[in-house]
Amino acid sequence: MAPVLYKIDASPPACAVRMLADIIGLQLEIKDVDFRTMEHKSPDYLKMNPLGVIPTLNDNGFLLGDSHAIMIYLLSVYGGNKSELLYPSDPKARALINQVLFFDASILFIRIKVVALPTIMEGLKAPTERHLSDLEEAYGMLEKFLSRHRYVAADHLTIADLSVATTLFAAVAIKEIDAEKFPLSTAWYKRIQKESFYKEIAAPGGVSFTQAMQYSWQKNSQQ
Ligand SMILES: N[C@@H](CCC(=O)N[C@@H](CS)C(=O)NCC(=O)O)C(=O)O
Repeated sequence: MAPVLYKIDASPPACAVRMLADIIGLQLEIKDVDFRTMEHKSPDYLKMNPLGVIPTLNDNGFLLGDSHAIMIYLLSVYGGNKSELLYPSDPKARALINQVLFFDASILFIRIKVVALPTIMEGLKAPTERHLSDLEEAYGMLEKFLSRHRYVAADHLTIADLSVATTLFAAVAIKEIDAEKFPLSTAWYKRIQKESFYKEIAAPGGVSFTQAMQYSWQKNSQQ
């Protein structure tokens, strides 16, 4: 049976996993989680993913959370000849990819999450100056990674690009990337946006995320 992925459209990490599945030609069974009713915090969901976050993978009873861990797992089991390019086995090449995956998980994504959840759940009216400067700082880090390679962790596409590009669709809904300050990031993001997997999966996710944020900022400002 096809592995099951629990997702919402607007989730950057869920989009990263879906793009990877598309690239390696893996059919996933998709299950939408009802974020508004907090299904991701329900006892049944928490049994699958103790963190209560999206996405979660269920591969015939094997349960896994965290998009980065899920992508690495899916590649190792189903990646075939695409694995070596997307997540090379060479220790140094792989370590550079891991470095950017951890940057995505621990810095870039967190800097959008501290704005997105309070906006959608807790009535935040707008990002603070600190939120914006923290994002700007993270864009500076990304720019430095891109000064070393053509893609974020190598001279070709890897899973790190999938993670960062999807997190970026959420980040730019909060703070645009200034093309003059961050020319390498701007050029790289444009290049990724031209890929069919991005157009089909991440672009609609980005629209949903942006709409949810703008709607919430407007509604919260009227209260
Ligand atoms: N590092 C995790 C982040 C997962 C995450 O925080 N997902 C968000 C949706 S995009 C979520 O479920 N947030 C709900 C919460 O944190 O309560 C990953 O890459 O999968």
